[in-house]
Amino acid sequence: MEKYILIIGACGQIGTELTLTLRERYGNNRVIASDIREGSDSLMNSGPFEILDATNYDALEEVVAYYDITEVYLMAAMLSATAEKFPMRAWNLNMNSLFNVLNLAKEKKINKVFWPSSIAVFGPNTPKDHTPQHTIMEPSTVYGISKQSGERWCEYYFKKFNVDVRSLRYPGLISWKTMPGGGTTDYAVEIYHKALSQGRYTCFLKEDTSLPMMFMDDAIRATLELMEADAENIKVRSAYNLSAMSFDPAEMARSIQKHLPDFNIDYEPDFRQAIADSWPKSIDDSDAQKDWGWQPNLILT
Ligand code: AKB
Repeated sequence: MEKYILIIGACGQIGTELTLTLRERYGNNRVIASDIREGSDSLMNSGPFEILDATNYDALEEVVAYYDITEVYLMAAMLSATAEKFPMRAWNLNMNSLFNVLNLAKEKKINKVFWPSSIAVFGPNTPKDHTPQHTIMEPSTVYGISKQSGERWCEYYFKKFNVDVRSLRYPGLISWKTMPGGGTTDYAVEIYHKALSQGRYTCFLKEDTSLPMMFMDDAIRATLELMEADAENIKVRSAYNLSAMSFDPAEMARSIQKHLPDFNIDYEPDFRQAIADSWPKSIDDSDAQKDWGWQPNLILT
């Protein structure tokens, strides 16, 4: 059967690069981008685009039927920092969009689903270092609660209805094509832009706040490798731990100073510090390595 892919949330930080990579791999007209707003020129000009609110089941079903969609990547979400400001909006967006997509798969209108989870599923009682795949979770943020609930629902739909849903717990992602929005790890992207435009950056996290991070190329490769793996190798149907590196803002500043020696950083921690403090410092992704051969390529130098 031929593959037709729908990306929901295609204009966001991950969605943009995922769409462009999938278009290169499967052909522009087989990868339909959708979002509630238009995105970058490269995204808009390289293939089909639909304005779509993923919380609207009928609208989603119509797009899926129109393009004969076989796979959906649901990348739309409200991230950790914004979700603390708008808890109900975050819950409604993050959960209803997931239910809509899982229900389409349950009704056999699509064959396969990718849904991103996050290190935010972990909480203050989780072991901080080399956090295992299966451990205490107890997330303390709105976003983390929605991601943990989402994971439970994904596994439930797999076990109960045989829905082929696959997921990764992304760490903070560093990229340059599209800015992140509303996350706690966003500092690791903003810092590069401010270093170049102003030669300085005021960080909203403390200098020694170490968090799991990954470059976007690795995250996209992991996503495609997971989606292309044989179904029998996918043993975790909630979401896989995924890891590349961990660093804190001070280490990141030193890495930038190797290229821009005059770059300056100072620290004004805000409410996002508490979110970061509730998350792991490093992640054990040995299940992903064992089950579908995951290996990260790029680390911070
Ligand atoms: C965020 O900071 O909210 C996200 C995430 C780690 O899921 N980047």
